[in-house]
This record gives sequence, structure tokens and C-alpha cells, in this order.
Amino acid sequence: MPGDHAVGPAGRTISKKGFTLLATVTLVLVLLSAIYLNAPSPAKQLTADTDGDGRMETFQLAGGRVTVKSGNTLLWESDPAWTVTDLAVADADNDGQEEMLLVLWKEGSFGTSRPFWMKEEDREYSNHLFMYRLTAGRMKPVWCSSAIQYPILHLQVTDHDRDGHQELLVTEGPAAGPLFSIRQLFFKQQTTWQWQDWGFALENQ
Ligand SMILES: [Ca+2]
Ligand SMILES: [Ca+2]
Repeated sequence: MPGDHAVGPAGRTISKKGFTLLATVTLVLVLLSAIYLNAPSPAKQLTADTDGDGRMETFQLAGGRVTVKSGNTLLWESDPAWTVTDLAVADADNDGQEEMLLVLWKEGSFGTSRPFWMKEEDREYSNHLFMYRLTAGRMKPVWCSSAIQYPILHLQVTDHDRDGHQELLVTEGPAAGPLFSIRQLFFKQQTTWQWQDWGFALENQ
């Protein structure tokens, strides 16, 4: 029938267009991914006298690593297996002393603090928030999150609601998983976290 011929070629034309569109979208996503992966790591340098000894500490984030120095003395450096993506120095738990907060990616949720009931370390590459405090010349971990479901893209510590206590203003990405580096370009969400006795908790939105 004449109609069959009309539908047939039209269908193939749409199919070709669809394929071209799919190929174009795939190419754009691959290019975006390449641009993202080759983007320079964020760099940041902060100074503060966090232990109140009258000497300033320098907290530097560069190339995914963090170093903490007092003058020229190296006090602490991040684990080479981590990729640190954000750094903040602030009194995040409102106890009067400033802490160092790190947003980082690493393999496995627990590291050396793996619970005894877990026979094997998980190998998943996941996002974490760690908090350290300088005490008697040493950086000591105060709080280390397990894997964060919606990875932190950016972190800011401020008294957002002006209640006299600091809050964490967090820019979250999409759920961690395949193609995160691409998906995080299109999905971002602002959340506010507040220190509680046991760690940071999401405030009511
Ligand atoms: Ca100091
Ligand atoms: Ca504090």
C-alpha cells in the first residue's frame, strides 16, 4: 500500500535522527567528563591560630592533598590515598576552638576503624567529611563520617540563621555512583548541617 512506503522511509529517517542525537549527546557527555576530569584540583590556603598558642597555623589544599604547618614545621598531612576536594577551618562544633574540616574521596568506608563484625573492608570509592582538631601540637580526628550518600561538592561554615552557633552550609551533588562526575554538573542541592553531641545532623529544611 502507498501508506506503507510513506511510513517506512519516514521511520528510518527518524531512527537515523535519533541515532545522530544519541551519538551527539554521548559525545557531549564524554567531552564534559574529560573537561571535568582534567580540571585543576581546587586549591585553598587558610591561616588561623586554632590551638591558641599565639602562632598561626597554615592549612593548605593543593592537588587533592592537605598539609598543616606551624611556621615551617609540618604538623600533619593527609593520607596520600585520599583526594581532598574542600577544606574549611572554623569552630564547627561551637566549643570555642576552631577545627579543620575536610571533604574527601577515598576507597572504603572505615579504614583502620573498620568494625570488628565486618570481615573485609569495602572497596567502594566514596565521599566523606572528616573533622580534626589541633591539640598539643598534633592534629587529632574529632569526627569522621562514613560514606556520604549525596557527596559534598562544596562546604561553608557560617552562622547562617544567626542563632550564635555555626552551621555547615553544604552543596550536595546527586547520589554517588556511576557517572557521578557528569551527573553532578546537573544536580546540586543546598542543605544545612548542625553539630549535635554525636556529630553533624541535617537540619530541617
Ligand atoms: Ca597556633
Ligand atoms: Ca570547635
